[in-house]
Amino acid sequence: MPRISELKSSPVITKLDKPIFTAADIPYDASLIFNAGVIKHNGKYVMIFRNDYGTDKERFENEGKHFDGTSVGVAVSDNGVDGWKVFEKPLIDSRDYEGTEIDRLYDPRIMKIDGQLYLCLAMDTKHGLRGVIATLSDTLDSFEIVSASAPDNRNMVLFPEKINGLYCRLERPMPVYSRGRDRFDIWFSASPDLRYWGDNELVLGVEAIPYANDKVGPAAPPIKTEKGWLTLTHVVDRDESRGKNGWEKSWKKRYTAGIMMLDLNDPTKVLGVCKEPLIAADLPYENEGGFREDVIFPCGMILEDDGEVKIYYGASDTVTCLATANVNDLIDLCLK
Ligand code: BMA
Repeated sequence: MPRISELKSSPVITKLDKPIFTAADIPYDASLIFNAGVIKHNGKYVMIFRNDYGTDKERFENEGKHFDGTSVGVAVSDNGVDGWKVFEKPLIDSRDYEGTEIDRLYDPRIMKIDGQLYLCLAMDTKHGLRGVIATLSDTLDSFEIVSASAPDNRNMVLFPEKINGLYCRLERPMPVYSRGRDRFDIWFSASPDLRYWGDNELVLGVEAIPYANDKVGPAAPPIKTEKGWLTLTHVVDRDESRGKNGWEKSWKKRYTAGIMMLDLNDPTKVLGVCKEPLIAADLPYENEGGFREDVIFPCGMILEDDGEVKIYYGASDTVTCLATANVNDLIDLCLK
């Protein structure tokens, strides 16, 4: 497999100089806080984050102590940057599913369509990995699953409005058998009711990204601009020569964030893809000491009235970070 050299973040990106959220901010059992969806709701910023808990670097490496479980938590802030108030209990905890078909739910994205909040989640089950869509209560403390895909599929995001009368989503199925190895792409499907899904179309194949050799998937829910749906992706390259890059004995993949533009009326149509990474792991807490180094995994993107775009991403599967950019710069990256 070709080796892909060092990757850097785009110059249009400004990163905060420290993570916005870490395990130390959580009032319950927490080890890794990452891959968080964020939305503006009732004048506040609502973050739904993933937390893998029950071990630490030393115990993992020396005692072989793995994680006890995964939870999904809620935090709220006035400005989307700091002052996050964390709900006392997680919204979802793998402990609650012990003895059932479900192992855990994780990697949350949050969306609002016609005033109703929704979550997209990955769900590990005893018979495969499923993509889940759920309603979330306005009070942010209860959820109900509306539909779950057949395995193996995950990384679903919903478009924030119906298009041509249908709910629309991006997703990343995992066709291992037919593609011979990891070679995963972004797909589209539509639904009249969020329950029955069809109109499946390939949106973007991994071969369209010069800095990928493994997979490309949806990241945050797309945002609407006058030029099209601005859509973040996660982009993965694999290098067999990589060894111990994190707590595990070996971690061979690298995750970066990419960006593309989809047609407003037909989101299966790609209007442009940026051929270089948007966000790469180039800060110490993104590529040193974390659970899996060199992982950038955005699940939230917010367009502010002044044109600032806030991008929330998990770094090294350990902390949650924020980067900003101007919306016009992001559009130019896709369409130039
Ligand atoms: C993917 C998902 C993400 C994770 C990434 C890197 O397969 O499990 O939650 O951030 O791997 O480990």
